[in-house]
Amino acid sequence: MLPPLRRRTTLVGLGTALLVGLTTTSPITTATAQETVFAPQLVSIDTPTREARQLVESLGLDTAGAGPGTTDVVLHTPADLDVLGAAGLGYDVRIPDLVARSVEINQQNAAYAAATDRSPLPSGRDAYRTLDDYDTDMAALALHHRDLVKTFTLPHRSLDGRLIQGIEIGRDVNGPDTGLPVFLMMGLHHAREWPSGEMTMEFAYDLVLNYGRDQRITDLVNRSRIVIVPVVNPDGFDRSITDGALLDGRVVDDGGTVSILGTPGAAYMRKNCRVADGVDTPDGTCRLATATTPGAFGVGVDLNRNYGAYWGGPGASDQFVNPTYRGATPFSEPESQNIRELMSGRQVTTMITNHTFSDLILRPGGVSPDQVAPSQGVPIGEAADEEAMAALGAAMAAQNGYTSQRAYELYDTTGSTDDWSYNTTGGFAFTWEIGTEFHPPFPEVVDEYLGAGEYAGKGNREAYLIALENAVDPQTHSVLTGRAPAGATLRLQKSVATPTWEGAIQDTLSTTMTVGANGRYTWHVNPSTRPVVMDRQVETLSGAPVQQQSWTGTTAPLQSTDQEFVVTQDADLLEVTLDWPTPDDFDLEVHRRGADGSLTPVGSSGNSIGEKERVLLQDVTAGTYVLRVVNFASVAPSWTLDAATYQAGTTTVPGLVENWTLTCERGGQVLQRVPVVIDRGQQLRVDLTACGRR
Ligand code: 0X9
Ligand code: ZN
Repeated sequence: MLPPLRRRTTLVGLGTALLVGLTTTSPITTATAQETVFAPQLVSIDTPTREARQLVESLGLDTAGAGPGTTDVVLHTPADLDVLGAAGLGYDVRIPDLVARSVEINQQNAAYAAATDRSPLPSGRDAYRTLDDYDTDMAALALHHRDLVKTFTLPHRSLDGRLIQGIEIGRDVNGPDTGLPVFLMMGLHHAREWPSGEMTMEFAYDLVLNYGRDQRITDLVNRSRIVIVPVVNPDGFDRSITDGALLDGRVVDDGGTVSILGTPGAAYMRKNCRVADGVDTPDGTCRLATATTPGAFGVGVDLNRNYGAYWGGPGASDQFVNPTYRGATPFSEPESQNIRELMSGRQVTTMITNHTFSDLILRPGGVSPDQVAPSQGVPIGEAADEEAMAALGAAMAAQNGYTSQRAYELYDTTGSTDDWSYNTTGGFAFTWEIGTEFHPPFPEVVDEYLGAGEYAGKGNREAYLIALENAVDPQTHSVLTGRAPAGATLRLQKSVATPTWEGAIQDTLSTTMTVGANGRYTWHVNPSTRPVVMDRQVETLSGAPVQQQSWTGTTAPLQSTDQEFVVTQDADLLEVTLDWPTPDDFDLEVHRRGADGSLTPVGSSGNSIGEKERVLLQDVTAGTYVLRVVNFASVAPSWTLDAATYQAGTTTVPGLVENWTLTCERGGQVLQRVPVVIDRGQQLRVDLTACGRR
């Protein structure tokens, strides 16, 4: 449970907080800490509108999750608090002292572990795994289930020099690839999100231990290959869990002064261990690098902004010292490049990348559909498979009570794992935001996995099984079948341009399978045309406004001026813009006037200094609207205000049809090559008989 919400805090002035009041069992903790230390805190900011969400994004704070109408951020330094204060947004303090909270969590974890012999989790574990525990567990699963589990090492070492491990689960897993659909699950892109790795490992244990015992799991494992990478970012995770475990509330007496051991260290680190772009710092130096910046905040690339699709666009930062730093180039980081190569070499029909927190199941797209990437010139539009992914998202969310939504409904992101994966490979992709805290007391991990309360017996476990069922369902992908020489290698290839925000990168997808002894093959693959190039439905506005009005006026600093705009007929969109000559700050509010004359706020725009203001409202009903111009800090009091209503329509932007190149190889020689166009849900027969002739 989270501590009770503090009373609403308003704006600036809190400065620093004393690190006192740490709960600990030691008798000397009544002593006041000698030094004044800022306690990192988790706050929940009011973001009722997209503008407000974008404003929070633009502040460069450490975004941590979101709920309906709120965005959570970690404040690492007094400067962060000042930035939030200056933005003028209301917020609640959810966890006033993350260090004290870590101490409390560690105490609860120790008590749970002491009282628990075997937890109800598939592995029976009663505490968070360390990095070593993950590797040991994966090796043990492979050792004890030789035909069912194999370990593999990802192609690139982490920046700090670590090997990154995964496991593959499937019947006869050491045999050749026989064309089964692949389900991929990942955890720990973000260092501090420990349960994301736990869920991933527990699902692996669940499948392995129940194989041959539980009919449903046995069938699913027989019909697929399951690829598990629990720790995508081992350097960051190791820093986070190592420092997190140190926060035990001990008191250090160093000869006269007593201070509480309460440096957050890297416990709330998010990114990887990149210290300087393009420079591979010596292995093993991550610890030093992360120690130089509060909360390890200033080090690293956000791996969930470093993937290729729309890289460099909104919702990611180009500033190194920013929590959502996107990296120097798409896939500049070995950790994201690993996942790119893994997915480019397999036919992953469904994937889940686990994160914490916010109780969300997110699906593509990452940016709102009306945005236009310069590389595209047309609005991004909704994902081509929105209907099917929404249905699967809802089916999963019904098991754990999470909210299923499109990722951009949380906030815009570019360069995320799901957007690249879906747009480039065509496999369904989901980002899960598990639970209500980055790394809560371990019993909550148990409850999230197995389900608790009304979700008891369901939980994430059941939702993951539903995702795996989707991965093996031919309706959700494509199937190639036919005759081919026994033992021949079939290869499916495509070299394509993946759009970044402003340009493109080249992706090569290349997968193989081996034809069985009966001379027939069945290959579960993704559709040949990538979602990113398909026909797209875009919402367009009727060229001319239905209604339009302009005003000019003057408003002195710290004053406001109201203008009335009467909307005479319901409209799909109301756009209000405010412009003024100087690069400083006006704000704009839109209110609706009720029958009794009262005003209800319906939209506002409080952009940063220098940006002009714009409010967009969808589905507006006829009535009187009050447009309020607020001179927040502008020296030039004159402005121009425009309001217009529009009707919307849907237009189809025509796309492309892409093909796979299917080749048949024997003895290392390509004997047949066939272009293949195949849609989702389609089964296509391609006999590769020429491949049998010499
Ligand atoms: O911001 C993120 O990377 C994710 N939240 S977290 O708190 N785990 O950092 C959300 C990403 C949402 N966007 C996409 N999945 N595309
Ligand atoms: Zn995350």
